[in-house]
Amino acid sequence: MRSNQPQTIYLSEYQVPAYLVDHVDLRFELFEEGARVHSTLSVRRNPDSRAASAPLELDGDSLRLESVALDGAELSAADYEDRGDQLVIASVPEQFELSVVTWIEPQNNTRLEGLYKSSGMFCTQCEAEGFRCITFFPDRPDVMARFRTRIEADKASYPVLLSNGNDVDRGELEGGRHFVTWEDPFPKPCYLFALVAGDLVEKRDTFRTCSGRDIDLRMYVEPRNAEKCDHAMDSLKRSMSWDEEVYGREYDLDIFMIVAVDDFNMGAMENKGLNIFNSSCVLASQDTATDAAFQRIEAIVAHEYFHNWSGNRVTCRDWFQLSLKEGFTVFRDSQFSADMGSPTVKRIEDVTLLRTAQFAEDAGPMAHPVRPASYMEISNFYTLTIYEKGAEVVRMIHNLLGPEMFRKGSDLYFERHDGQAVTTDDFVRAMEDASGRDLTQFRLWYEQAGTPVLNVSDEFDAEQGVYRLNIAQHIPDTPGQSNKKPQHIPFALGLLGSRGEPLPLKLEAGEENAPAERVLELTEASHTFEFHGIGERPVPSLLRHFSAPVRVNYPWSREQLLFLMSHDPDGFNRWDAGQRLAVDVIQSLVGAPKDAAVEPRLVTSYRHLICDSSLDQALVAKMLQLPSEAYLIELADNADAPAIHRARERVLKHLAISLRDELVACYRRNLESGDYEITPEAIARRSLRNTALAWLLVINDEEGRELAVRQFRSADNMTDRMGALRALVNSDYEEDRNLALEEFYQQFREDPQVIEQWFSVQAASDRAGQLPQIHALLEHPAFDWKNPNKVRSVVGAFAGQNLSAFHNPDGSGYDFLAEQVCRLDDSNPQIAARLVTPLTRWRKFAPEYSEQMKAALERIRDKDGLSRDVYEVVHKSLAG
Ligand code: B3K
Ligand code: ZN
Repeated sequence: MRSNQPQTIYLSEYQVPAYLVDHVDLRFELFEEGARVHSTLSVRRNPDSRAASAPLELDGDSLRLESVALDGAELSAADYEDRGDQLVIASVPEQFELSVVTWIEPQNNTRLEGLYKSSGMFCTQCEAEGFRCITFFPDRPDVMARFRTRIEADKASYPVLLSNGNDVDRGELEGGRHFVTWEDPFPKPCYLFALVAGDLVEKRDTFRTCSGRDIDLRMYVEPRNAEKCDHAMDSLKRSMSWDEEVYGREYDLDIFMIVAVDDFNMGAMENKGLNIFNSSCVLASQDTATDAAFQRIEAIVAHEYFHNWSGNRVTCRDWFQLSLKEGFTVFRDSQFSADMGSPTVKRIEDVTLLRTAQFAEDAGPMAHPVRPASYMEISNFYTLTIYEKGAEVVRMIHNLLGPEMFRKGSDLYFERHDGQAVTTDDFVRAMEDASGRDLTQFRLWYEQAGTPVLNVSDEFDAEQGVYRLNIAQHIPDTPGQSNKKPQHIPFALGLLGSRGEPLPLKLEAGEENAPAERVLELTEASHTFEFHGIGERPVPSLLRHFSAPVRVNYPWSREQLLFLMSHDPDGFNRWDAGQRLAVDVIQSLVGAPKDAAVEPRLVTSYRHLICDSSLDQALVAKMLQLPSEAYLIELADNADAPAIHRARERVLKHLAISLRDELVACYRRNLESGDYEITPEAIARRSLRNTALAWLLVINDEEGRELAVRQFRSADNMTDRMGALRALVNSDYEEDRNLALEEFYQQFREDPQVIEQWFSVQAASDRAGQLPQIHALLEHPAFDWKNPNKVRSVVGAFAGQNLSAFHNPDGSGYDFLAEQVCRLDDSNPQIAARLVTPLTRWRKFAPEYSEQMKAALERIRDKDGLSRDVYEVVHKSLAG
């Protein structure tokens, strides 16, 4: 059993491994009642370790040890110590072979770490520390070994047997069993080990690499999903050629495999040559997946594929370095998605996630640097900070160096560290060495937690024709860190004249050919920049393209925001101005009297967006989305979620009533003609018509209702079907809502990925997702506590998206979440710890909410046998 007495692990205590493993020979005997794992390790003392006569310590978790042999001689119980979480052999030679046999029970593994069963197939998840649930091993990423894996199983039930690398042998065994042996020529840490055994269909394709090698591409899915592989396969091929073109990275094995698994704790896993995916992140068809799902799948397939270089060939020295592979790989996949679609829209999506969720994390009790200094449970550190902020940090390096130097830097990094386990500092050093830039101060982005705040003020000196911009930076305190040093912040900006013209940015009087956009580098606590030759007070367009993950405070007037919305040459900032305006309008209505007026200019500007079809429609589709409740809460102090919800609804209804005819016209204008396509234009059309529908139903518009029902029935794709369903579910047309939900269920009841969407559209809705209805969903025959996707689609969607219901002033939403977290803590602590997140934000809310949230956290804290995962999150949230 794993210990529930959590210990804190510190980066400062890192030591190189005392022993290295050169080779691992594994034999799995898979049975219905368990699995026997035979492991033979070729071990030698690490010449770099100073611990000369250290005992050999191997990690283990939930293993039944059957035997241990050293260089072929069976050890007796006196020769080793089985501590449960470690196997310790006090004295070993310089170099030796260790053979260990363990028995495990994949069929009872509900944590979904190590080897487990999902829908009748065996599969693995080893990152971060799951390999120790399979056999005893130095389970740390800086121990890299070559693996040879033989899998034996019943042939009829498990015709497909997969592991990393190339299949080098296969054959029949007695009793209807068979075996396949796999060999992976690349040394890898054990977290990249994978095994799959099941009755799966194989989809094949090929890819010719830049050096002319033909790679066998294979997808393995359950037979019912055979028709849902094309999009992932195409995405894979696009990723492979993109990585060759943009990063010069060629695939290295002869086979690349993807497997879809229904029960999976996260999205996907980059195991060497054998990526394993959550079914919902890889399977798609026009009929079952929304546009958002198609895009997510493309991004995740790319992400896992890109890990082959950024993560697998060059891996992390220790788990504090997680962002080395995750931040860099998210940056890579986001560049890829930008290249495949609309770069501005992709940037808007990334920034929305960052500002809504990562900023909240960075301001909360679990705030940690991109390279944390300590953790209790590493699974809790697969965070938005490590992933998204880590990607922003790499993006800033890219912007500071420019694309060419950045490429030189990444080439140097891959070349210098191929086959090694390294640190974020090694990454930055490669960038420095290739470019000649000094990134000393920049490294603080990896060390200091918290979102920097930039307070910007300005003055215009009409006489001198000088515009002065003062920018002061400040980094808020976070748990364990205060008095932070100023960071190196690239700050892109432009200035607009009164007709919307971009002004040349002359940092010195008389400067010729000054650019209209500059990236200022902030390094001090405060700077003043002077722009010369300015004839009238300009409108500043600040932090263009979101050039750094910071908050910018500048007192834009509503007039100025409207101006930027239509004139800023930077599409991202046009969108951002619209968001700032909408935020301002909604905030001014929180708690205001019912008859308080809604800013009429907001209506005018939205009318312009809806009606002017010469605008970039993909951008318009984004600009029409009002800021989410979660973002509004993130921006608030003493948040009152139901009041924020009501204010946002008021604005939405006011817009919909005022623009009713324009919305109907927009809907009709954007009706599909021709075949279903997944291009940015087609996606924008669907998004616009579904937004129009949603708005019309918010005001109970009869024509809107008819359009929604018709669209729901006649849709030839899931985006439209789901768009209509969501609009009906969020409307007051209760009968239509129930009818649509029932029809939808009957049509898709055999498809778990669609049923997950069906659950979450209800759980996230303030109409269909009040607590009694949530309880009913949990009782539904399609709900399954063992399936993380189902848990996320009901419990996660309720607490994370249905904010007015979750923050019911009577505290029932909090009690509910606490109860579900306690229930899941026993079976799947990783998922339980994730679900706690909304409660950890308790300090953000007004006292009538925060006290009850805190009480709910305390109830979780007091649960018997709390897992290390939940313990860490709850204790850190309550501390201080
Ligand atoms: N590296 C995995 C995440 C593993 C999470 C372990 N708890 C997927 C990814 O980021 O690509
Ligand atoms: Zn990743």
